[in-house]
Amino acid sequence: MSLDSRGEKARVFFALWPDAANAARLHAIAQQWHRSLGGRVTREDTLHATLVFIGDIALDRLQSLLDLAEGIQTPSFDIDFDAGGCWKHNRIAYLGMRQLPEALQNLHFELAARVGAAGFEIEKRPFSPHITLIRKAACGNATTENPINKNPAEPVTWTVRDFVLVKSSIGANGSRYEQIGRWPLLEDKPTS
Ligand code: 2AM
Repeated sequence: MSLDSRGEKARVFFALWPDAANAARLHAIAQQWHRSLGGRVTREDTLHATLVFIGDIALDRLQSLLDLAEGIQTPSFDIDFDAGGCWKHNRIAYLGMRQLPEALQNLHFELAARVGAAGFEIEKRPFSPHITLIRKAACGNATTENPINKNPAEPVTWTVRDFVLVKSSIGANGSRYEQIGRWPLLEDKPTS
């Protein structure tokens, strides 16, 4: 696993990453919403849900994040992104979930506890898993006619079998995300 040692700091976070088919479905929803919400649609290859946000850290501390993720014993679980929304305060249109699966909550808490125990400052805001579909969205245009408010939204469902550590950097074309670690969850059911 190679880590960039040229810069001094990196912005990092643990995340769930959709497979290609689900990324395509999410992107299609984003494009549909974009017609009424405008803004900037998230690139298909960067769609994700943040599990634990860490933020800017010194590069020499990356290894401890890679180490602490080893040995997480959460079983794989199904996830339903079934609730659209648009936050006016940061103009993010997102797909979230009406029900937080217990396994996802456990995975978040386990990871956050390890991150905190390793001496990193962790995000104090309540865990609110979501996939950002559009930034700079005109949330005021999300009327009842808009698919964003259909309840339930067309769910995007997948079996979470792993999680990743992502390093982000700002480039000319927006954020660039690099997966620097991937860890499998425990398989307790046959693959579908
Ligand atoms: P967002 O999509 O809602 O902005 C990379 O920036 C990832 O980390 C994104 O998923 C982003 O969420 C999330 N993120 C950025 N700052 C954060 C913070 N302070 N707390 C939690 N998540 C954050």
